[in-house]
Amino acid sequence: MKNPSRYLITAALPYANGPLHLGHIAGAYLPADIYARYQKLRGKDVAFICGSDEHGAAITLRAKKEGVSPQEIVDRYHEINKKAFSDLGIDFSIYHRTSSPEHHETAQAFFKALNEKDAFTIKTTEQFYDEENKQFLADRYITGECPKCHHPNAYGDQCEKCGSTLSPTDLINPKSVLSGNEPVLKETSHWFLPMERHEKWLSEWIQEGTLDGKAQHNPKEWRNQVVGQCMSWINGGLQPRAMTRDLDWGVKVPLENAEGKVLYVWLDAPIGYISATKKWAADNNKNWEDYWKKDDTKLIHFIGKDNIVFHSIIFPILLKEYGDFILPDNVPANEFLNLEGDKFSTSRNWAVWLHEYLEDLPNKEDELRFVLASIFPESKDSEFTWKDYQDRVNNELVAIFGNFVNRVMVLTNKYYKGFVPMAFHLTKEDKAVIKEVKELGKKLGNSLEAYRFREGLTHAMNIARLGNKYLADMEPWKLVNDDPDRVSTIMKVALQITVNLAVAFYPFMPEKARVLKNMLNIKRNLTWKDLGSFTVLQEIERINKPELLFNKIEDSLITEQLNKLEEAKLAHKPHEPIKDEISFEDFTKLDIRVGKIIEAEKVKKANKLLKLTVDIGFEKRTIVSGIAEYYTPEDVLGKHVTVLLNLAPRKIRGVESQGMILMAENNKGELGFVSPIEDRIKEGNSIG
Ligand code: B3M
Ligand code: ZN
Repeated sequence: MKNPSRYLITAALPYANGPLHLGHIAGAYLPADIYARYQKLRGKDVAFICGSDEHGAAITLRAKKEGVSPQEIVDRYHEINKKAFSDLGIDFSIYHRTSSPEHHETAQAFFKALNEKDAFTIKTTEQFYDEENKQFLADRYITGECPKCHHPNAYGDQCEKCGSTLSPTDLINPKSVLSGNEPVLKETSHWFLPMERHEKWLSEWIQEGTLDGKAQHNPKEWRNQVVGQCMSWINGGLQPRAMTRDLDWGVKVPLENAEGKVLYVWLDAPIGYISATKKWAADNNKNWEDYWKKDDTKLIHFIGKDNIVFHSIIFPILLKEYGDFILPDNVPANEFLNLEGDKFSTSRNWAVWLHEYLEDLPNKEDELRFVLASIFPESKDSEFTWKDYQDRVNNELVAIFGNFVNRVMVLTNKYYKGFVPMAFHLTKEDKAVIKEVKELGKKLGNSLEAYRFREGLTHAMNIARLGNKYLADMEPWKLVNDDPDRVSTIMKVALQITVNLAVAFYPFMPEKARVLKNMLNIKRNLTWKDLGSFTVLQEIERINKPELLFNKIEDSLITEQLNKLEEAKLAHKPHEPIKDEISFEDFTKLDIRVGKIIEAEKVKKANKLLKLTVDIGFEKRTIVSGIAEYYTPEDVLGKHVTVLLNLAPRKIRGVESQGMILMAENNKGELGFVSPIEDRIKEGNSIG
């Protein structure tokens, strides 16, 4: 398929059970948006499809945790995520929802059609059941000990500690999330997709790019990790997979004898792409079938790596079984983005949330798009750090791109009052620069075609670098008086490069590209053909007043964001497990009294120890305390402290310690005295 007439671009439907973080954005949505914008700029017919995935245990568990209905959860996060996407400039043709009636209808019809084509087998198996709640338990509703790493809270489908894929019956001591009871096994029937029937054509299609001997896509364009993951599944032997569930939240199975059953969320969600396309087509006077069923449509699924098999194995099986549907041309799945040395984690709040970024750093959405695109985890996991964010904005956007554009604008205003100069006599050097810009534009296009967005961004940035170098080499400011013709040509070439930047960066930074286009006073829409062209200037008479495209990111902003993460880390720090229970009798054995530190000195050759003399009223005790890292002798002198008096004396570094000063740690691990706050019990009173 060399020259498709239309593009159907999908981005994974995010679960509407929480907000989006930068890992999601770098994984699927931004690459998809860059690609879609690029194809639209080329004048292609593009449907860019996304929406909320509103079914499955991800939603019902969240609802249960908050004590609200699943509908309330999905209504809330659908709006939050839709807005955050739009604020980031992710320009979906439609952002649909799988709880919509249109989707339920489409998904049911799809299931029914497959059922009539005998695409499923019905099997009775034993599944975990919560007797107290009278409910079968989805995999995520069962927790227990991981059989591999012995993590005590593994889920029925996966251990989040060691990453193993599990089945609920693998868990040691399984428990129902609903009641906390041990679930029992009970028989139930489900519709299974016999995936083993499809191994042969799938492996040909994935490895050779052919279907029934006909070429479909170029397998070399598929990423290694995608082919690798699929082939390891297929080579391990595909297993029948249940396509229905015993649940009350989801798309009802549209058959008799299927009371209480819904479609498996991974069956219904990808059909969400189809129902969204239908809705969009109906609203925009298009025919949805052109996008899903015509050979000259290119279908691309943008996803994160945890969704690979669903988009490259399971959904293709469903589409092929249904018949008439095209299969994806590519599934350019990204690896994971990490954050400041750790995995993104919703439960530990270790994340930069998109909606918070947009609030904390207003009007900096394109800076974020730029930084994320520079570090897309295209072939391996990559990492977002705030320092790197600051460096990339300051050293590339401000110092290279912004600086070049600003110089061109300022000089044009200074020399020509903003009018585009007339004289244009190109020298060899000018021609070489123009040629290089053209070549970079071509390379950029090739990179984007091949889903190599990082590489593409480097080419785009090199255009700005080239512009800077050109100005620095030509030094028009030295020629103003002696050779106005030459200056005019140089400025014209520089202005042309600026126009080219507005095109090259449009997919990556659409808002900045728009501002730049306005500064240049370009009235018409730019197209991809304008990249490398040096004629757009003929259409411009006079440029507008320049404004700064980018501002430096100050240290204080980075510190603020790092502090925010630090707080999240402290709030979720694993606490020391509480020690075994003791009896009241045990407690009364402790003789605790208040005393006053009257002497304090460091213990020689010991960094951690202070030797203290404590006056407890009727006698004085020598106590060696391991607090020297936190307190100097001066800090503690005169302090009222609580002392455990009847601790057996022990020799520490040659000094006999006759008791213990009571200290305790807070949640942040900071050590402090347990000391009386009321004056009336200061000296000589027992509090034990
Ligand atoms: N909601 C999983 C995820 O967000 C799932 C994607 C569905 S795409 C059809 O990772
Ligand atoms: Zn494990």
